[in-house]
Amino acid sequence: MKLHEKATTPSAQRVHIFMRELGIDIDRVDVDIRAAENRSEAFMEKAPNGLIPVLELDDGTWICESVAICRYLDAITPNELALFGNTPLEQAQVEMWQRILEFQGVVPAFQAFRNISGFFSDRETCIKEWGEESRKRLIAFLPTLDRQLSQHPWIAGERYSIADITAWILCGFLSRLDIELDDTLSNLKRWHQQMSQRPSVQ
Ligand SMILES: N[C@@H](CCC(=O)N[C@@H](CS)C(=O)NCC(=O)O)C(=O)O
Repeated sequence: MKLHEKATTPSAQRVHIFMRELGIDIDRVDVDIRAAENRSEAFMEKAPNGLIPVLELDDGTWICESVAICRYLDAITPNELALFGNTPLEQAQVEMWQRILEFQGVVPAFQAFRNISGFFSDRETCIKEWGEESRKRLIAFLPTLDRQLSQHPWIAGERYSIADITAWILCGFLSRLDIELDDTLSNLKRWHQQMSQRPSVQ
């Protein structure tokens, strides 16, 4: 098995943290996303989203999307962590928070970063106003996380899960976008401090 990735990117880091939680590691292949290697015909033939990370299995199957990769790794690694939830209710709550985080947090964060910085202007039209609007939507979303964390220790409830890893990745965007975790977000700050102690995110 091999992970095609760019180690410094948020989506690759989501998989790295997940693997560290599981106590596993796999070979990695660096993809030059600056040079748009991920947009080449050969890459896109195997990875329909044209993005990293991608997990290549020994039989040649490629799995893209970081959460799909985590789900696969979780399923093939005997463990009791239940990072996707244990009971039917927990599983639904993890899925619910994952989707809330993705749609209301991670997507606006990516859009803000890409459109404001123009980082990928070689391959997409960057619209600064859309970047600024996405940044505002991300800021408006943070109190939702704070409220959840005022009632529960972890994002999806009482148990640490992949939703916490996703939220950690999301918080990684904040400084890049000049967004501060201020005192109105004290529960999010408490959670962030707690997360920063986990060996998997070091
Ligand atoms: N939803 C995807 C997002 C993947 C993604 O956006 N990857 C970025 C790096 S974090 C990428 O490949 N960017 C290169 C490009 O857009 O051409 C996942 O979770 O895997």
